[in-house]
Amino acid sequence: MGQETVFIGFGSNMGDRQDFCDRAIALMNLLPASQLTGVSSYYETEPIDPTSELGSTWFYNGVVRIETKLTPRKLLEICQETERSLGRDPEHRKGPRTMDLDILFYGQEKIDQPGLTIPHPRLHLRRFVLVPLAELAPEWNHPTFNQSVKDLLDSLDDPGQVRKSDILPGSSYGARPTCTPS
Ligand code: PH2
Ligand code: MG
Ligand code: MG
Repeated sequence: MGQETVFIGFGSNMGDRQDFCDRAIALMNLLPASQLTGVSSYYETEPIDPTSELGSTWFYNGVVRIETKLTPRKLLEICQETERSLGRDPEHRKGPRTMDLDILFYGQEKIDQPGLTIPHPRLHLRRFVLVPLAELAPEWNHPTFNQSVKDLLDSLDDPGQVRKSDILPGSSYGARPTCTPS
């Protein structure tokens, strides 16, 4: 199978949120048959909470870009395993979470299988996803709507607050800013 460009959103609103994000990125950097090619800034974001289970703690959110030969299904399994390894409570998936990893795009593919919908079905509705995504790939096409990330963001109606953080991804490990896509 060929190589695809993938975007994964990460979010934490429980415990040491910055450290969980740093750890998630470090683990994404170790994915087999893959290369981490971009990490957005961290954003502090107001919880968007239709189920009222999330609590009131703001999230740290961001997006990574990966070139991978892993299949979407394998990537999903690894994301779920990574969530578990970072302490995500499988019994209360909609509650406050140490780490949530969502596959946003897998190349230009459209996938609708049990437990796996790509593009992520709500990414176009969420400022906390589109803002970091636009930082990495403003011209990336959403294959369902045939609109760029930037255009989706420009026409977005989401009052959820999103504030760019000065904290550098990986800085709790003394890492240098991760590479950006060329
Ligand atoms: N994730 C959700 C629901 N609401 N709100 C923010 N700000 N950030 C998130 O990552 C988030 C959310 C479901 O996964
Ligand atoms: Mg999510
Ligand atoms: Mg999720």
